[in-house]
Amino acid sequence: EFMQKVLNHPTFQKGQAHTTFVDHTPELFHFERKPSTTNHLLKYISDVTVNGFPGTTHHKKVFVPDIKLETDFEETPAKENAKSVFDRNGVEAAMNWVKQQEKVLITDTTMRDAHQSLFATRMRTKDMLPVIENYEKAFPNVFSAEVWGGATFDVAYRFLNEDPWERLKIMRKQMPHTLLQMLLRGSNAVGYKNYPDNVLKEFISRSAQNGVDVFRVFDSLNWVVQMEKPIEFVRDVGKIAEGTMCYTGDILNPAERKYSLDYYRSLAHDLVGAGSQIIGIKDMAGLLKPKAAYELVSALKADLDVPIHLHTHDTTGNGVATLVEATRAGVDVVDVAASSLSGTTSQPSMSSFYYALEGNKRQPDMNMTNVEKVNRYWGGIKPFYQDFMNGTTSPQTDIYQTEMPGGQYSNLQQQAKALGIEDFELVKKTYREVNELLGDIIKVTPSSKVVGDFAIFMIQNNLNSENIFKLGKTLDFPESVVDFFAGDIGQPVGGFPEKLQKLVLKDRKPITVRPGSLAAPVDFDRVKSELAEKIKHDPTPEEVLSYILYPEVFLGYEANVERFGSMYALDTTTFYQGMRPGETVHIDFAPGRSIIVRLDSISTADDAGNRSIFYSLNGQTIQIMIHDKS
Ligand code: 3PY
Ligand code: ZN
Repeated sequence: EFMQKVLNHPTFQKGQAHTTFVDHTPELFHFERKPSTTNHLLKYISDVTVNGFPGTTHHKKVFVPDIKLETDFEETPAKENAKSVFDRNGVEAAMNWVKQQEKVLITDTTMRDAHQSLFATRMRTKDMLPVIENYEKAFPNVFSAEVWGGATFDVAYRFLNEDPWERLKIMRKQMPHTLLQMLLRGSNAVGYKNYPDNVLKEFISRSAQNGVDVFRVFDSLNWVVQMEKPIEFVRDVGKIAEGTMCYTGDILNPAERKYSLDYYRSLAHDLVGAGSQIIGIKDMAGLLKPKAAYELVSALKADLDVPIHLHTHDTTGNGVATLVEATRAGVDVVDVAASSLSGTTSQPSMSSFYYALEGNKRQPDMNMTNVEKVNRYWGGIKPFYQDFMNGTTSPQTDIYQTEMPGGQYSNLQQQAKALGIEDFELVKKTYREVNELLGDIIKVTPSSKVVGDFAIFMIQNNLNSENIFKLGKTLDFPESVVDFFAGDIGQPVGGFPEKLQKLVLKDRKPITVRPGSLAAPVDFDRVKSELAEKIKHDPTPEEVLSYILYPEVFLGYEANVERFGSMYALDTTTFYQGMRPGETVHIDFAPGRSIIVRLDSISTADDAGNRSIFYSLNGQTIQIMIHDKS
């Protein structure tokens, strides 16, 4: 009878957000360390319902219809692809195969950079699962799928209650015939600071073991010295090292002081010298204009023997044009995202790019019927993440001046908002001013964070490029800014602006060598026992690494796992927004083990600030007490 009531309940009939988790994903449950119980999840739901999710405001819950990926993909014959050549004959053969392709190859970034750049990296593995399972049927001939690294590692632990290593393992298992690619921030790995060499080596080796084939290695200041070791470690484990140059400035501008065509030519040459097997151009802010792309790719194709892989963002609206020009110039691989998660701060649209090359013999090999199915799926889950959207719905041509990376655009907005700064135009203007003060640096994680933190600090302290030298004497600058001037993330092109460096560092002496050359190696055994003590179980080598990279974030995640168990059973809307009285949700614990819960009422807070939340489950009432933090 209860079931009947539930099924007739208007909320349920409207269709609660409910992906096709149960039907598709028994594999997932092998990866979970601590499966959740009903009590765990009701505690979690109660907490989010009463206290909200960080970065979201309490609003009317958005109901989204049942999202299913259509899986009747058209058969596309399995062909030789970069992964099959790589697995059979290794890196060199795979790179030769890439260069021999007439058609331009693509990397799909939807599951990494696209959501990092559109909604602050908040996409949950659960929402990727239907695609992951069908990816190779839909996209049999891609160069790679960028699915890991960048901000996804930290955000998984910090905000999603997820273990990023689990995500990688699932991807590897479900996509055995696709090169999996990650973004590695050079000597900063997937963090914001420099790590000792043995940590980098171990991190790269574990990433490779768990499934990464292509490592896009960049340095936030384009300092090759910082990329040499990571490239070497990638090569040591037999994976593909994509040494990458971050594109900034404008090679078409005759007044360009630092970042000229010659600068990039010589940088690419040095990266090949450092062992890069493919060269990445990482246009993180979308500054590479179409003609510039043509000139840059033509020059690199003429100079080098290795394939060229172009990454851009569509922030200015010129992304597809840039990719087309690069294709005309002979680029080997380009990054695109499924069109429903493309555009603006994300990558250019995969399908738009495909049609833009109609009639061109380099048009990529894609089955558009399949692509559109996947596209519709991503479009369906997009509203789950509306709380984290950065608000850019149209091209931002002022980015040519602001030079803010797509991945930072949404994050900095969240960061500023959390500090009460709502005027993002002011943040952008100050960001540009800070870049000038720093002597025009390359801005990408973590150097972009330096500029972002500095800009927010300027706003909070009413500073500008004139008064800073007077007022700054007594101010403590943000940690990231101090570390930057101390040389902790490396040396910027053309050196530091000395006057500002003195002002920020005060008595601290900067270093000019590779920071890793000074860092003492980490004693993994010691850290392992320290961690075992803290989390009360024997950590895996991956967990030890996570703890080294993000100690507090990792321990916070562990505490959440203890408290709430795994979050996989919850749909995304409930995960982010909790429930409202009268509402019913499905919780899918495991295949064939699903429950339906109704939230009946929420009491007022008692003297200690606690509220009771009453749920109905199979005709039983369950009461959960939760502290209201407001
Ligand atoms: C990252 O490092 O996360 C980036 O995406 C930089 O563009
Ligand atoms: Zn990017």
